[in-house]
Amino acid sequence: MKLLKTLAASLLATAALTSASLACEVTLKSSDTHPDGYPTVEAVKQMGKLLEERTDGRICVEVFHSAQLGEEKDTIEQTKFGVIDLNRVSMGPFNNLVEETKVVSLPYIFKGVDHMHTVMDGPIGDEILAAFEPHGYVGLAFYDGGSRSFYNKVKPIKSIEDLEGMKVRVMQSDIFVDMMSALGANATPMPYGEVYSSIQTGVIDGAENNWPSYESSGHFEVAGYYTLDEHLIVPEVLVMSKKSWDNLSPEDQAAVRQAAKDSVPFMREQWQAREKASEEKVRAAGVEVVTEIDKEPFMAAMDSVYEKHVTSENLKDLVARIRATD
Ligand code: GTR
Repeated sequence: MKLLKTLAASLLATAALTSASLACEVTLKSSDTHPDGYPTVEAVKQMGKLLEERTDGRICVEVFHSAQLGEEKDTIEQTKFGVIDLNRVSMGPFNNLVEETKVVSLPYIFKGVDHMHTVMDGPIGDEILAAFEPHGYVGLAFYDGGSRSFYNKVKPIKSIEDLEGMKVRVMQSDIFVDMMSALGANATPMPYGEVYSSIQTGVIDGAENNWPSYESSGHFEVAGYYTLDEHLIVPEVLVMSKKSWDNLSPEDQAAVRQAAKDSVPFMREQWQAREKASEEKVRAAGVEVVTEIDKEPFMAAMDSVYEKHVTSENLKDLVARIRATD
């Protein structure tokens, strides 16, 4: 009887799903590495809701969360080929593809999250969104990624000296590898999904991320020392495959762009709430948090990273303009 009920329920669910997707002429497949309920996942769902309403149900978005479609570097490639239509990723893994994304991935480039918002909401942000296009992507909107700090399972990091020789996972971008070397640590670039087990087995000592990722990934369970050095404020980006984009009429393209933009305030609200909730959760779990940290030596150590990566006139100009933005 129980089995029959389960069967009937799942048949009903399938029927509902089929009729819903029948109404959609186009279903845009969207990727996210984070679990359901995470602010980025909810923001893209919100975008889909707006888009569906505004196109009388013709265009829908289906979000594949929890890295169901793969790790960010791979999904970025698949998005280029149109296998994935929409992708919400950090700008870090885009660094080696779209030069302009390097600027916002530089350590301590932003004075804080408010400064990041001002820059990304203004002409510099528009310029960076436009820079995706020649590479096969359409930049739609920026989302929050908070600030990233170090965590590890060995000891509390209270100064740069404590990082000496530590094996720290970074996102797959040369900037972050050089950032770690400048701090005296050994950088290990690897996909996000491998970090938990790599800390557990000792392949790495720790990693770096914002409160919500540190919490939702469960990394706090295996790396219980978190230091608020806030070395990176890397915005996240929602891109669309240029191939999928070109299949839409100009009106529908405008609707996609607008729905993405309109999901940003929703995302920011979600983000702020989740940052607090995640911090509370990991503190309650007994994580040792170092809040009093002199950031000056960390900032000073970054000169070599800027020298190595900010080489073209384009990047030099962007860095100067970001610094000149209040
Ligand atoms: C998170 C970010 C993800 C991913 C992850 C990572 O903060 O939201 O897109 O880049 O960090 O460290 O790989």
